[in-house]
Amino acid sequence: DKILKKSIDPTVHQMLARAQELGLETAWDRYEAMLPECGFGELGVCCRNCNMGPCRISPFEDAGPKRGVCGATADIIVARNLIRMIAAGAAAHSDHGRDLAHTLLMTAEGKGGGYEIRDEQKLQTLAAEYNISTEGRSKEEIALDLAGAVYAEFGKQEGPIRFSRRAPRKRVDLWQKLGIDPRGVDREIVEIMHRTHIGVDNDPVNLILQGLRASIADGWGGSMIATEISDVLFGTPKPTRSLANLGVLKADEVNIIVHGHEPTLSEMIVAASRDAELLALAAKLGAKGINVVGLCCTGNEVLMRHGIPIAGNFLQQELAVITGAVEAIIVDVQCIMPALGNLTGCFHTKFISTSPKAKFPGAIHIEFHEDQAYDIAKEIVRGAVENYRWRKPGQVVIPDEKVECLVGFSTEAILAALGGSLEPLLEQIKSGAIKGLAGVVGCNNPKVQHDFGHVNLVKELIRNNVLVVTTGCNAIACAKVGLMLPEAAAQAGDGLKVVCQSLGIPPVLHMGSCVDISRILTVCAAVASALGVDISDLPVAGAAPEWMSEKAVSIGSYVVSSGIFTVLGTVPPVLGSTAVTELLTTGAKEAIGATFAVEPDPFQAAQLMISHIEDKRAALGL
Ligand code: BF8
Repeated sequence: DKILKKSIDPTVHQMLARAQELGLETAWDRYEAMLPECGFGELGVCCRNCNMGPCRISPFEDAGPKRGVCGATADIIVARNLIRMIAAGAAAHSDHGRDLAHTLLMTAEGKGGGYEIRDEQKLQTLAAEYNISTEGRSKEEIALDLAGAVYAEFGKQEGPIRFSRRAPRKRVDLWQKLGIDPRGVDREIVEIMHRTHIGVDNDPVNLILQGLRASIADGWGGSMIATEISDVLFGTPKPTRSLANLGVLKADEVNIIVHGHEPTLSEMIVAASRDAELLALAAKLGAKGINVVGLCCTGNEVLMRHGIPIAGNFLQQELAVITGAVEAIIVDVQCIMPALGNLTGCFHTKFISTSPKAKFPGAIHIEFHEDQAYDIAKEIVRGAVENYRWRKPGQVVIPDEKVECLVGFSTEAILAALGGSLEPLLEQIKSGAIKGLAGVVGCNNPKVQHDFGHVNLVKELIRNNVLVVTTGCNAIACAKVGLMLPEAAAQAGDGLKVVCQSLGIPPVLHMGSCVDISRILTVCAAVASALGVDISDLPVAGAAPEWMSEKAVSIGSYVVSSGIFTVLGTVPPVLGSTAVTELLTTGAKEAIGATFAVEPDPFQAAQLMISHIEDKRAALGL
């Protein structure tokens, strides 16, 4: 019963029972051991920004300190802490984008150890956006200039970043008016760190505005660069069928999990797993093949582009190892639990770290370098194959569940499904068959029942004729329950059902990894510009029902800054300041045309989003 409350996913129930049987701990156990979590931290009123502290502000009206040693109030401390979260999240996404720019550069220079430019069409489009000439030039020449141009965006000291101009004119004007039209993301992040240093910016509103500015540089900069350059290098996703959940692991094959975020690594592991020599080695060791599966957002990347099955979302990473069927879990950066070191030590599983930026206790470090990408990937896969002989078949427990899904809905793929233009979608929105669009995204969090918020929020939205686009761990949750099949249209309201059936698409469209939320921005911007309105005028809403990472804080901030009302399912650490809480949940409306709401109940959250969408429809005269 206790286990049932932890997740709605039967594979989680089965594997948590297995963990108990083996005496192994998971994130859920560590979460319980942590309770009660620190109240000061939860409220955001703990400050460690200098060594006169740590200070914490008492939440009680008549007792305890109301100011830190420097005199900072709860409002200042909460605002500073929040924007430092944005800085970290924006840094993570954008450094991922930078790595992709680096890979493009190496590839253009002929030094990419196995990479090539797969989407020339997108290369041409981006080149045009950057005013790079393409006439009579090779794709490598164009890519060289493009890599230089996007590289320069990160450190841009003055003036706007290019992709931010994809936003409708009205939005850009608003950003300029508020002084939050961002420069390069590196500069905005540094400025957050500067302003939150002891004795610099002590105005909560001014601090939050800088947080928004950095987040916009992430969403319309670092993340968008990550998405676009990934498409150039690895191909823009197209509708592809695959499978989701732990049942994608195979009892008779070498199982390799790619986990983390950057497709530079996962793409090469997938390629190496098809190497004839390694397949022969696997056969020699008695395995029927090499089965690469994904976890988290790098899993989404190879799912979207190659139909590589996805084993699960964030909270399933330990459970995948506990199956005893994994020869190697290969990681790069972000959302990788350091707990994997101890855990893999209890099995034959090799835990392989590859990024110089991310080392883990108990991991074998095999550093990945783009110039020898294929060769290194091949050696990593070889190690995994050789490890098959140490698998203990008696210890293997693989859940049966694996569910079919149709994924790969990049902006381009959505346009193609619509017959080449957004017009049919706009018509359906105008007619009311589709009430509006919701972006539901984000992580898992053991504070709430795993996948419960994700799945129920999405189901409630489609039942009310709201088309859902999704990324990240929400997308994986939806795939696991069959919401990403065209047949799921049966669960949609009458209007949406007919639209999905006539187009042959699911009512929940997988748009990719977390950096691909930039695809959602691009779609919203295109729709708003087509209608001659701002994004904040559209019948659109966002949600992150089970978010936990700092990246999610940056995402929520740029989504709201782009004019999209956003509902959070877990509470951000801001409640210690009434001023900041009010600014984010009400004050932002006037300033930026959108707000945050916090609603842990997914059914209530859906109602908030639907009534927002209805208000926007009414205002547009629909
Ligand atoms: O990159 S993998 S837990 S942070 S949602 Fe959240 Fe999932 Fe992480 Fe976004 Ni993607």
